[in-house]
Amino acid sequence: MTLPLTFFSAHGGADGRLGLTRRHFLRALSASLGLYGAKPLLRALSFPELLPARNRHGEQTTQPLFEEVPASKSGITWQHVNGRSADYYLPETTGAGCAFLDYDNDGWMDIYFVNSGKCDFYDPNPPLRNALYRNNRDGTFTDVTEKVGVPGGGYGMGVAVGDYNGDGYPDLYVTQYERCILYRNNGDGTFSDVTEKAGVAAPGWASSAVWFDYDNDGKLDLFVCRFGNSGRSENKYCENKKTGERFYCIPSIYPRVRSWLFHNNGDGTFTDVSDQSGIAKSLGKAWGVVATDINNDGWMDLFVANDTVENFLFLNKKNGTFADIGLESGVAFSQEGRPRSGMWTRPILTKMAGRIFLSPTWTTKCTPYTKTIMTRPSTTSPDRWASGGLPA
Ligand SMILES: [Ca+2]
Ligand SMILES: [Ca+2]
Ligand SMILES: [Ca+2]
Ligand SMILES: [Ca+2]
Repeated sequence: MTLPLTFFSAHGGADGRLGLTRRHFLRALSASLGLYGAKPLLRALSFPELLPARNRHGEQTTQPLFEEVPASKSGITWQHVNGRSADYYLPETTGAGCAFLDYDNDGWMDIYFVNSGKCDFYDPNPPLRNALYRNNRDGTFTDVTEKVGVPGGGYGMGVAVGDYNGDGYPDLYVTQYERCILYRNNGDGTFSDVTEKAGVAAPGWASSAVWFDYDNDGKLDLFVCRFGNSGRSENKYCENKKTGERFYCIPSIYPRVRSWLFHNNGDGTFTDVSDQSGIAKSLGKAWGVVATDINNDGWMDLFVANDTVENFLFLNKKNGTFADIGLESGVAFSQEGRPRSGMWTRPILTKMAGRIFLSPTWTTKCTPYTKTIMTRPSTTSPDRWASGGLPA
């Protein structure tokens, strides 16, 4: 089963350019924050085609903010394949991530797409691959995957972009089921797979990841979400007892697992500090993570959205360790005390001083919901928080 790819173009570029440069993207994002506030922004990011456009005075216009650009115009013909099988392996239920990045530093945003691929329960023929599209600066893109050397090669889940070696060129970390890939940007239009040397393969089922500098040494470290073990050997059989119809098992029947934290050694290698940092003590089923300084102390913290178990809020203790304060901060469970089905998350910073909105999104009974958790840092102690749910 293939999933069609939809690419949206924003109207109204100041210089008439089509496509998304980094400048346009950030400008559009900041404009959205300023004009619409956090609540409408969530809707805009989730369902952009439904959001009416507004002019610079905030007045609604009839022109939609986004329009779909067909593959015949954009040149983006790549399709995602989810690898659905009769054996109902859980990784098949997940779509894949993508990233906007300017890999060649020409000032124009390029796009990297992640696909499924060969693993212990899937062997597609012909083989599948990821895709990197270079922005041609005229509203079209060119697939440069093979030339650049970033095809992937496993059952892909997502991608995190960060300049881990500080050379000014963005690097790619591709999360996958079984084994992740670190692609180093060589700065000459090509990438190299340096996963083994770097020591960041993160075996297991990695869902997403974030680059961030947790020890403030100026080098990007890496947190990798791990969802669980549900490949060929661990796959379970779930069915409707009345009809006998098989379905994908609810993740709650699979055991919790630890995620990964890698420290950047500054020489192209990383050290697994999951245990010594305290991260590994929190067992979950992590789908999404954001790094943000929740208490404004200058040290990056982590919020991890888990599926069917409590969320984590890792407070940076400034000594290389983290403390999970999810429970006392009120973000671990729902207001009813139940674990959420966290799918992904993002931080939204508002003009309200000191407030950060963490927004895990989850599904219940196949109906999508978005909910915002508001946290207010205490002025007296970073360990004391107030929280409240704000339905979107
Ligand atoms: Ca570019
Ligand atoms: Ca780099
Ligand atoms: Ca660091
Ligand atoms: Ca902090």
